[in-house]
Amino acid sequence: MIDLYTWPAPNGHKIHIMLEECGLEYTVHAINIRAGDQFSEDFLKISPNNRIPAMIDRDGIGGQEISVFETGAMLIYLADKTGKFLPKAGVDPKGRYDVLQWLMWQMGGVGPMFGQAGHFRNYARERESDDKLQYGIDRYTNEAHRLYGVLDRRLEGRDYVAGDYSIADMAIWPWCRSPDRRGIDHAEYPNVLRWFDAIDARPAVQRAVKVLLEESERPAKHDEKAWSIMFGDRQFKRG
Ligand SMILES: N[C@@H](CCC(=O)N[C@@H](CS)C(=O)NCC(=O)O)C(=O)O
Repeated sequence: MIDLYTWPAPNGHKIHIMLEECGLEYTVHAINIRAGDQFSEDFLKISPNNRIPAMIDRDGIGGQEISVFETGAMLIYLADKTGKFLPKAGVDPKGRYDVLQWLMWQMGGVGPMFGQAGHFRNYARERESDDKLQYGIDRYTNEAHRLYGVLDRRLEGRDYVAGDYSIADMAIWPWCRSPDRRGIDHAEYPNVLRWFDAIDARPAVQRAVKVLLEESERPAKHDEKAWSIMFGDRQFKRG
């Protein structure tokens, strides 16, 4: 059994999708990131970077309990555990590293850049004027467009990012939801749109995006406490 510590945000959804696609049993533990649960002592023991998601596999590979944080590592772990959605090095090394390079592209590029584009275009505007924010808005929106261009070219003539449907698609897809929040119109990226819709239609993906959905209904703006937790003093307190 897997204990999953998560919240319905793009990084959480990557793992919800993989667990649902693999048909693995898992227990969901809500880590409400607006309420500050990511800083609790117990959570920090398995996720020292104070970010969701993280998991403990009670029946880990090799028969030992194992805990994993960072979604790239978690996806590779679950693929190795199940033998699904990532070719094995001994069977198809080229295919494996094709998937892994696109997974790393997501981890190092799409996640951080789309996250910042979303932050400057939405949350930061709750507090600051556009005069002050314009450089950040432009920089990260441009970077989001650049990455969409890379993805659109990659998907030309392909159904999935790297070979068959894989953990690379599962990592990228949740970050392509709500494109308007990052200043993106999917109509400009027809290959991405086709790929996005095909994955969106998968029953496992539909189940995955509903994980904790009801608990996470949130007001349009952060109140003082939620702001401090997510972007303010609490986030940067040392020790
Ligand atoms: N690189 C990390 C990123 C995880 C991450 O940023 N998670 C966000 C939610 S999508 C989070 O926990 N935010 C809480 C916070 O900012 O305090 C991963 O892939 O696991």
